[in-house]
Amino acid sequence: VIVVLIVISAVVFGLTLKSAFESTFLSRCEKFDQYDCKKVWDAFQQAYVNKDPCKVPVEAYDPLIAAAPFKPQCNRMMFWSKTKDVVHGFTEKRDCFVTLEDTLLGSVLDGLTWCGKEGSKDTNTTGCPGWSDCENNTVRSFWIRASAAFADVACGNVTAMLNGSINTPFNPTSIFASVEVPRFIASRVKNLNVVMVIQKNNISNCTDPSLKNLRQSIDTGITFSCKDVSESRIQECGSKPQIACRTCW
Ligand code: AVW
Repeated sequence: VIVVLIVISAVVFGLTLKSAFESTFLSRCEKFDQYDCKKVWDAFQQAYVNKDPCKVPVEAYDPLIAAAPFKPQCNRMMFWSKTKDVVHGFTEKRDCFVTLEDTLLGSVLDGLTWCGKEGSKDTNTTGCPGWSDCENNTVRSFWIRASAAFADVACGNVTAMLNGSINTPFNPTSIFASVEVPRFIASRVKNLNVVMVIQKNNISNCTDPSLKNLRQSIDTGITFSCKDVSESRIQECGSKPQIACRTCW
């Protein structure tokens, strides 16, 4: 009898025990009101569970996006490329802009690795393919799908922070260039304002030839501007709430 009870409780325990990954997902999700996090978790899981982690196409996340849609936040949407730390250092201190990582799906999955396995209903957090190991990998497909959905709702004045300390601030292979910019449409987006982050040893700025490509690739009717802004000015604006958002740079 005792053995049977142990087996039964072990099975029940095994079925109800949440993985650390699921707990992180749900606790991050619950910081957002208006969403049913259990539903979001189920929609998330169906994208990759029981699949080869290299065979998860971008579309596998369509039901997840439908379960937790992005809301347009006109004039406040911030995109970025190779400036993750400076952008989030700023957005976490001041409520001036919203990045993908400030939204429910972006914040829940930021910094996480996950994948499934054929024949298993588990979510693994180790042994998953790296970003460029295979085209349709579980994590990369999510970020492409989420970035596309976030760019689809962009409206009004859109801001993008690019990195003046690299050779090609607007890199055609980046998610910003290949997924987000092509989805900015003139009927929704008025201006694209680039903030070029300038550090002391910068090697490029707003005059960089790659920005000409950006100017040329945006939808006709969207106006373009670029401003060189020192990293210290961005940090200053982050730490001084008395500086109005629109006068940060
Ligand atoms: P990024 P994006 N290996 O700074 O324009 C592992 O290059 O592409 O900017 N992770 C990677 C790799 C890689 N080779 N490349 C990219 N990543 C991941 C979403 C990594 O997490 C927002 F809305 C890195 O921090 C931005 O506007 C992140 O992708 C836009 O896409 C960004 O790479 C930034 O994408």
